[in-house]
Amino acid sequence: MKRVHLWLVAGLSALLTCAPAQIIYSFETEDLHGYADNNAPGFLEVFQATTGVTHGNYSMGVRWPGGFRWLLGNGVRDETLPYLRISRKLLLDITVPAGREVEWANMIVAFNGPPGYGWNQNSIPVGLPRVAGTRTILLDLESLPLPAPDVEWFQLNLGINAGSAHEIYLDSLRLYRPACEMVAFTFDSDLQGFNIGDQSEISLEWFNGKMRVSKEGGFRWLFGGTAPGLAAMVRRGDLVVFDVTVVASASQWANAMVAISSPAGWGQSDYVAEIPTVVGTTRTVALDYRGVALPDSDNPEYCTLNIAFNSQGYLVLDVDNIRIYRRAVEGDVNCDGCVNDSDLLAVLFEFGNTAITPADVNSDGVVNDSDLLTVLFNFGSGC
Ligand SMILES: [Ca+2]
Ligand SMILES: [Ca+2]
Ligand SMILES: [Ca+2]
Repeated sequence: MKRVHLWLVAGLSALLTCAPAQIIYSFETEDLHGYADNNAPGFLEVFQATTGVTHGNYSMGVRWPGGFRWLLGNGVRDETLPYLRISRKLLLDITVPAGREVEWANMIVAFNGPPGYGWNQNSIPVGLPRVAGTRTILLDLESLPLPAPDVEWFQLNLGINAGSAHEIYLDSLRLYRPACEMVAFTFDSDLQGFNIGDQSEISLEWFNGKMRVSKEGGFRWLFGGTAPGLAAMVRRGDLVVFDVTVVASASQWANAMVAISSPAGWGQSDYVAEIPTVVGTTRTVALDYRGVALPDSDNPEYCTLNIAFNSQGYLVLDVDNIRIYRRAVEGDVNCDGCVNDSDLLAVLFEFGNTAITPADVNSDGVVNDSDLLTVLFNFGSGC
């Protein structure tokens, strides 16, 4: 079974593009899912582009002079709602072109909820990339209720905000997949190496299977988190993901960044994630660390995860379940990092299925020959 008929598909490689599964919006159609229809030059420019393409042939470019802008979706229910009913955690690739840089930028999401709820929007913005490069952001919308499946229309609106003129390219709005998580820190019995060094105005304690961070305003690092296999995980992933709950707060805003330390150096992320500050709120936060120097082997002398928290004022957070989100391997249906028999079987078992499923590798709405060929063509990769 290992040596499947690769010769069958050798000539078809040109037809296959990189395809993270379960894509909601790829911005391949000219109307850009409605986002392009409601803007005026100078106020907001929305256009189809070939910069920052992570799926298909096009992305959606957005340029604005800074400040807050709404991008209003087309309201076609079946383009979005069935996906959100599977998961209200979404990933979105954002590219900032070379030469662009802003001090801060973020995004909120709003959609229409059940009758009586009106519009729902996430009160905690998600950080947008501020410097050149492609980064993936996580939109955690789990706190927002959904309307019934037969609601007439469903509009997914994106609110963008930046400190000055900004330009971003969006592609591959897709479902976040728990199957792609590699578990690193669960704080079952201790802090797994995390410490505050000789800093003041921050303290750290193990609290009921979580890591409790108490800090005054300002920027502070947590150093030295280590877990078995951490180097191997960070070499195969591109996001550090964790759950954060606000225990106490006198802060209007807070954010976080990560650094990975190994013989390759101290690699600090350029992406900054926004952290909730409202007491009782729990959110899943993702920090893209692409561009960071990573260990060059799975077993380096040392490899530690370091997290920095910045807040306006006093803040107490419980952090738990730090995992690394696996980078997509083309044809890897079950997201275990290796394209093998299991992926082939997943496609075969679901052959003909038109539901939203990871077996629809190319995200065209049906599991068929094309998906099978993608798996076959990539057979053995990542293993
Ligand atoms: Ca696309
Ligand atoms: Ca697999
Ligand atoms: Ca397909």
